[in-house]
Amino acid sequence: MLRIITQWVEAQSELRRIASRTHDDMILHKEATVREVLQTVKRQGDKALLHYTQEFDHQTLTPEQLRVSGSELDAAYQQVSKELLDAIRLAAKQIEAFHRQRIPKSWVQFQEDDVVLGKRYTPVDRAGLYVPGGRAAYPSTVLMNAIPAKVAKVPRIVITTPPGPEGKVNPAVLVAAQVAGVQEIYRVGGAQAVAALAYGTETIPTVDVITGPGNVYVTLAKKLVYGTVGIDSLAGPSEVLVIADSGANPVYVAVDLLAQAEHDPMAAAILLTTDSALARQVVTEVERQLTNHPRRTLTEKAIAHYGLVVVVESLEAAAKLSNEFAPEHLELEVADPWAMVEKIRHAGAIFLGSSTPEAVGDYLAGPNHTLPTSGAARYASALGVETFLKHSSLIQYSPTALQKVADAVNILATAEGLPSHGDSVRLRTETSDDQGNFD
Ligand code: HSO
Ligand code: ZN
Repeated sequence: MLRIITQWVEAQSELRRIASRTHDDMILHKEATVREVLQTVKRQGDKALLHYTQEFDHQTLTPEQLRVSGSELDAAYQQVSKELLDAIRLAAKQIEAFHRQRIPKSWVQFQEDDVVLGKRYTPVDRAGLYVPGGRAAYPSTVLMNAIPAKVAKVPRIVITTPPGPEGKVNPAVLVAAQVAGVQEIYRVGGAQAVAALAYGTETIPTVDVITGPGNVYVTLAKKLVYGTVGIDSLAGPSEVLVIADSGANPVYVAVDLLAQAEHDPMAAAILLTTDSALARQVVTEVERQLTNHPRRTLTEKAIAHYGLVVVVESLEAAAKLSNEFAPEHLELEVADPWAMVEKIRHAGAIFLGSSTPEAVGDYLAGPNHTLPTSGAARYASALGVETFLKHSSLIQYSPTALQKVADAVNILATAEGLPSHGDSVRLRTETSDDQGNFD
């Protein structure tokens, strides 16, 4: 049952509780296990991968079976419907088009005295994408991770994903990978897959950056290997926060809350509304839509623990609470959503107006669905082409330009006690007369 609250202070503390729902569990109980998995894979390579795949995924594999074969990749196309293939292709096309617009450009700037400054963007050499198995084996997630890497022109992209029953990988995942242009797929999941991508094994190459969502073990593993490799972010369970005024349709609001809750028993679904009648209608409507919901048990858990309706005084108050929460997804079901956007400071993705359910963004609008969770939208953004790029600074000085800064560099170098720093400028700028000891 969705709870309605009307007290500001209670709303703030409830939202804080919801925002921090993953951390304690992650850090306290599982870190030792994950560290051991990482160390063992680092030391034993493939042997450890096979061992953990047996232990955690209950699948017995040979080293040769770690990589998904060409014939399995081909066969996957026969196992998905034509409609699904077409939908995957449409999504891929739109995601690619959106991400192409966001390729950061290298630049140089010519300044006085022939000084040239700039930035040059280059992709990482290798990227590793983690794709969860089981309930969360989403072809859309494959597209959202692989396409930005492709657009960034990463030369080698690999996917790891845990084996399901009979060692099989979800065919829709295999098809999405191929539509995105990725053929190198390894049948391994969990913290052991992250370890393999970070440290390399006989079969799996080391990569430079690991992206993609996963369960708490995967997320913790990514956190622990950060530094050895780059990562996209630490993805927690999904969240939606809906801001609705009295004109909002309670049926739409309810279904959008459930669309988030059905992801995970720890997903969060929050409504902030200025209308107490709408609040009650949404609560009733959520119950009604849950009656025959195929994922009812899981969804109800999410709604019971991390579902919340807050009646607020004004849209300004709603914006303030939303900014404190910094939601992954924010829906603005209000009369003038563009006016409301001005008030929003922190949100992973913002969905404007009543014809824009979050699901269009999850699948095919184009922007990435890998977004900051658990309040990370205060400082982080969606996964993108930049996740797979880094830039080198470019600096060129002319003799005249160097001459002009020589004294300042010398003074700084002396202050820092680094004489060769000063000399590196002095020896280039002093005339031979000044240098004295040149006969
Ligand atoms: N809402 C999820 C993404 C997703 N939804 C994948 C459906 N498939 C996290 O942003
Ligand atoms: Zn979703």
